[in-house]
Formats: sequence, C-alpha cells, structure tokens
Amino acid sequence: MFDAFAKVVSQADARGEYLSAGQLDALSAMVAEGNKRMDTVNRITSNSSTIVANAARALFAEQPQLIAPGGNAYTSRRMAACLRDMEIILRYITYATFAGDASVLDDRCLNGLRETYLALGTPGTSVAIGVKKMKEAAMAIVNDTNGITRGDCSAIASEVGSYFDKAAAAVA
Ligand code: PEB
Repeated sequence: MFDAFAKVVSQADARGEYLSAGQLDALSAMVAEGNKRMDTVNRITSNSSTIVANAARALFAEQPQLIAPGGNAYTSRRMAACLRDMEIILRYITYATFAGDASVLDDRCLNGLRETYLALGTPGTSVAIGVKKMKEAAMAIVNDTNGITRGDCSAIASEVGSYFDKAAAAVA
C-alpha cells in the first residue's frame, strides 16, 4: 500500500535514481492543494450513508429483478451484504483519495473482487452500475460550491472520479 510520496520514492529507488524535478514539482503541488483533498475526503465520508443508500435505491429502481424473489439482493441478508459491499468500495475510494494513490483500493478491495462475484453468482455488472451511481452522487457533493472558498477543484475531482471508474471497471 502506497501513498503518492511512497509511490514516487519506490519508483525512483527501483531505478536507483534521485527524485526528479518533475516528481518534486508534482508532490509539491499536491501539498499546496492539500486542503482540497482533505475537504473532498471529509465531504464524501460525512455523506457516505446517503451516497450508498441513494445509489442502491437507484440501482434497484433500474434493476428491480435484483430485489424480486430469487434476485441477488433478495432477502435482508443479501440486501445487507449488497449495501455493505457498496460501503466497502466507497470507503476504499476515500482512502485512495486521501493517499493520492490507487494502490490501497487495488490491493485491499478490488484485487480478486471480480472472481469473488463470479464465485458468488453476484452480477458484477450490476455492482459496477451501483458504483457509477455512487460516483454521480459523490461528484455532485465534491463539486458543490456552496459554503466554501471557490477555487479550481477540477484536478481533485477528476482524480476521485478515476477511482470510481477503476472500481466499476474492476467488477464489470
Ligand atoms: C465482497 N461480497 C460478498 C462476499 C464477499 C463480498 C467476500 C461473500 C461473503 C459475504 O456474504 O459476506 N467483501 C466484499 C468486498 C470486500 C470484502 C467488496 C473488499 C475488501 O471483503 N448483490 C446485488 C448487488 C450487489 C450485491 C448487485 C451492489 O444484487 C452484493 C450490491 N455481495 C452481494 C451480495 C452478497 C455479497 C457477498 C448479495 C451475498 C451473496 C450470497 O450470499 O448470496
């Protein structure tokens, strides 16, 4: 598991090189923009229950067969497992956002997840749609300019978006 700093150090060390000016500039920009990252993590974290619940509701409205008898989210046990899975994925996305690196998401959440869903008979494509719905909700919250100092949040927004895309692609 890496954060953006450890990742750069590890890559430089693998080549036996000093950190390059480009790497130092990128990390220095990351520090300078750090408040945007913390605010983003904080906003997603404090709205996580709403993000998960609304995304699940939208998923089931679109794919009602999931909650019909015999469906993959039918019975309270499976419904609970489904909401929990979405929560886990969102939680790892907040970790990746905080670390500025996807490796924690990859290693601890997405690695083998497609195979797990295959083995369980859970439709990964439906999970991917749930993740996309969480992305829409999270991006709206991240990009909400109400009550904050206005600034350019496009870089952090697209980074967060890329973690959702990565999670969706890993299970679809
Ligand atoms: C992954 N999910 C399930 C299981 C595991 C995961 C390991 C089997 C064990 C269990 O039931 O608890 N666990 C989860 C995860 C990590 C982890 C992401 C990462 C670290 O450790 N059902 C649907 C939807 C979807 C869904 C499409 C969006 O209809 C999910 C939610 N996951 C779902 C369901 C089960 C499950 C298990 C329903 C239970 C399957 C079953 O027992 O039939």
